[in-house]
Amino acid sequence: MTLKKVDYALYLVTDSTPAILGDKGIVKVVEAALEGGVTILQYRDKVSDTGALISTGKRLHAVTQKHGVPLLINDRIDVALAVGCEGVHIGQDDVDLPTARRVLGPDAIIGVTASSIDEALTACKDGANYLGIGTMFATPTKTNTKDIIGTAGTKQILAAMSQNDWSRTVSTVSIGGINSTTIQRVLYQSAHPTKPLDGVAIVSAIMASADPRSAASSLLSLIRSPPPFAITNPNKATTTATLLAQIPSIISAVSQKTPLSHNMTNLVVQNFSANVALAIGGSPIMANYGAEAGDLSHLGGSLVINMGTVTPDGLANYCQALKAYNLAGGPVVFDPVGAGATAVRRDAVRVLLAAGYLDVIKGNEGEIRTVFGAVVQQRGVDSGVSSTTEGEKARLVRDLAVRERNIVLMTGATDYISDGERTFAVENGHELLGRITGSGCVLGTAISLMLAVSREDKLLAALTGLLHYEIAAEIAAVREDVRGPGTFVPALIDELYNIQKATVGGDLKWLERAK
Ligand code: 3NM
Ligand code: MG
Repeated sequence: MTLKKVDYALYLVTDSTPAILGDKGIVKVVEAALEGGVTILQYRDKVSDTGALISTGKRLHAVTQKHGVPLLINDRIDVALAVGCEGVHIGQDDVDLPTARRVLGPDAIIGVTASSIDEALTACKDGANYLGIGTMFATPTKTNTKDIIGTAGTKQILAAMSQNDWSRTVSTVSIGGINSTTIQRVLYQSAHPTKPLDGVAIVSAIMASADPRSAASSLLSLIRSPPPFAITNPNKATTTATLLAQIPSIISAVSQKTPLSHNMTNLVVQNFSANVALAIGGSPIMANYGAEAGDLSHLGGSLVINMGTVTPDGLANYCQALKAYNLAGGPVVFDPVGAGATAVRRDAVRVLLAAGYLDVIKGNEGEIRTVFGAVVQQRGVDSGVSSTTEGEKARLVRDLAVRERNIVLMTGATDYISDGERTFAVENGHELLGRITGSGCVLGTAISLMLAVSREDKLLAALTGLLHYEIAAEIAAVREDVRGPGTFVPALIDELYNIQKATVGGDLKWLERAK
């Protein structure tokens, strides 16, 4: 059979265990999945005897040939030879790649599992056609995996492949826990600018489905369409002046559209957050029950996840809501409050980073450092993690934004904000913000409203929320009636409101204070 250029987009890996295949026939399931659009198949069967492997392999090969799709066998070169199929997939503990190549010849497709940069580069040098990079997310389908590397670890491997000139000769798929809710984020967040993933490998999301054909076809259409959170403006402003010039229109849009800010926030700041949302023209809802997020995510607003008083139930609720907003396409602001303080919070950060796409991560220096350190860092501890100088803070914020492919805002005397390409330092704000509770938390709410009306340039939206808030604080702090933190709080709410009113009325004097 002559094959077209191998298309790795939707790579189905079979499983014959009752937990996944149930009592369905493997050939029937595969046939349906191929009709749904699977582009390459791996027969992975850890239980059957050699004779059964060969006979099932032959039946599968007949089906894949009909569809012009390659069939690979997991682990077993002998079975691949007996079946006469297109290749094998080998793990790190299986036959070595040079041996497999010698036996199967130069035209065979040989893929190798890689969990680290070393494993990946070795397989590339040894002539792998593609790498199965994983484990993306923890998965019940294979529990003896080595490392959960997430999108961050995957991107590091892709970057190393690119730097070593393997971009065009060796293909890549990601594997582990990929399904319809994670697939777009995996492709989007893992992508290195010069080496995106070529596809995703999937077991249970197709093999365990009652309708493998439609499971495959909807996965394929998710692969082929950009995720809702990927909306980007090709003409993003790059200078301070051009960014500032767009801020009034965003503030005005909030007052016109009164977007929803759905806050899953801590007990301390709920009232304050709601008042801030109202003052800048938004519509707040405090809803910590994840089951409500399905409905709320369709109202055109955004979600704030603030883990200031996290509990096990709370974390499950955050994850449920995060998935709902990702699915509906609504923006999400994550505030990892006290992230480094306890093991529970560090773990919650890890869980949330794996659970969905976070458009904006906002926190103080310690929190941002913790978020940066919360996932596998393949090249050891990055310099950013021990940041002390201003330059290092800016670099940490940028590196995290690159890794997560989102917006990162680190608040402090100087704030740093980055989308990975543009990084700005902001000097606004007032010392009194550090003397009241929840001043950082409510900033998350302010930013969520700007994002709800302006997602074309998320950095601009976050910057708008930041400047609106910090300049309101500056104006409030020097008011005659403000004599300390207590009187500062209502004055801050007043000035948030006054800036919104002034901006809608065309008075932009306040914005001249931006620095
Ligand atoms: N290999 P599901 S994870 C076969 O990390 C396999 O190398 C993995 O199954 C690796 O799509 C995995 O059901 C199972 O999560 C993936
Ligand atoms: Mg193996």
